[in-house]
Parts: sequence; structure tokens; C-alpha cells
Amino acid sequence: MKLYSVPLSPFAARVRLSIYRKGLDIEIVPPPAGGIKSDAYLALNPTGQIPTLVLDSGFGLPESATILEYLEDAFPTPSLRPIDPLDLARARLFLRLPDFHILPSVFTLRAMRDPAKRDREVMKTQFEALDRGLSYIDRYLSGDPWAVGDRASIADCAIVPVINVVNLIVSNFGQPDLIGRHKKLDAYWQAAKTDEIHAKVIAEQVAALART
Ligand SMILES: N[C@@H](CCC(=O)N[C@@H](CS)C(=O)NCC(=O)O)C(=O)O
Repeated sequence: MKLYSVPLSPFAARVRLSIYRKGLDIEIVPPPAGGIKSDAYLALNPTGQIPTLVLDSGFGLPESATILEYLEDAFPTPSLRPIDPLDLARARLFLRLPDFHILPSVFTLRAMRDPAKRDREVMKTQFEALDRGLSYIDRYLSGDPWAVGDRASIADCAIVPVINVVNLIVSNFGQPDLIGRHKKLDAYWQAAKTDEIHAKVIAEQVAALART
């Protein structure tokens, strides 16, 4: 199996976290020559997005949340899927809430990383939206050190790379810290970033941003 991934992408990073945490023998590779809109890549993943998990059969599986669930089913141990139904529902919320309420603002702001392309009104609206999205995450966190329950889960895979990219955007725009405004989220992040596997993915994202 192999995973098409780029280091900074929070969608790809959540799958890498699962692969590292579960110790899976999955090759992590950059997009093929020609990129993610090439015919070769589109044949694997018609959305033309990163990540794609390519199974040994050659089947290309898109969508990070679906890939995480597939890895849980295909490689059940160690499990990153909470057992209690409500814990599992909360873990899945941590996949959906960032996708709808945080990452769209991250991508809008990232498109304005060149100071010459910045629009103050758009920036204000998007940083407010980010703060609101983070408050949703804060609300459903267990506390620290894990997002749901008392062990690592797909919830941590989902939110650690997201919190990291929010911090990177905030610092890139010279804005005040957003994570520290949310008590449970701040405590979670302080603990989560000291975990060795989280730290590996955080460092991959930071290094990728430094190269762009
Ligand atoms: N819903 C998808 C989103 C994937 C996504 O948007 N990936 C970005 C990288 S961060 C991408 O490939 N962007 C290029 C594009 O959309 O053309 C998932 O969860 O995998």
C-alpha cells in the first residue's frame, strides 16, 4: 500500500498520524510526476486531491476521513477507534468540524500569504471564523492529553494537524494566539504536542511551510 501525501496538508497529515501511531507498513510518497491533476493521478482519485491511499490491488481510496476509517477496519490493532458510541461520535465530530468550520478559513487566509494580496476585511472575517471553529473543538474535547477518552484515537489524528496549521497561519499573519483563548483546547494542545508521534507530524508540517 502507499499513501500519496504532501507534508503540510492537514488532510494528509491526519492519515500519516494514523499510519505512524498504528505502525503500518505503508509507503508515504509525494504526488506522481505530473501532479495531482495528471491523468495518472485522476485515474486513482477523480477529485484530484491529496491524500489518496492506494491499496495493493491498485484501488485508489480518496478522502482522509474515509481513509482513517478504512485503516481502522483493515488494521484493527492498535485501535484508534473509540468503543463507546458517544465517544466514537465525538471523534467523528473532530473530523467534520475542522473540515466545515476551520479549514475553509485556513485556505482562504493561506491564499493571502503574500502581504500584497491581503484584504483587511476578509482577514478580519476569516480570523473570527477560525476562532469560532476552534470554540466548537474546545466544546467537545475531553480535556488533556487525548481528544476523546483516555487514549490516542482518530480524533487526535484529525485535530493535531489542524491546530498546528492554525498556529502557523496566525504566526504568518502576525496575529495574536488563537488557541490560548480556548481553555480546554489550550490544555489539550500543550499536552498533545509533547507526544512523540504528534511532534513528528507537527515538525513535518513546520518544515514544509518553511520550504514554501
Ligand atoms: N475532503 C478531502 C480534502 C482534501 C484536500 O482538499 N486536499 C488539498 C491539500 S490540503 C488538495 O489536494 N488541494 C488541491 C485541490 O483541491 O486542487 C479530504 O479530506 O481528503
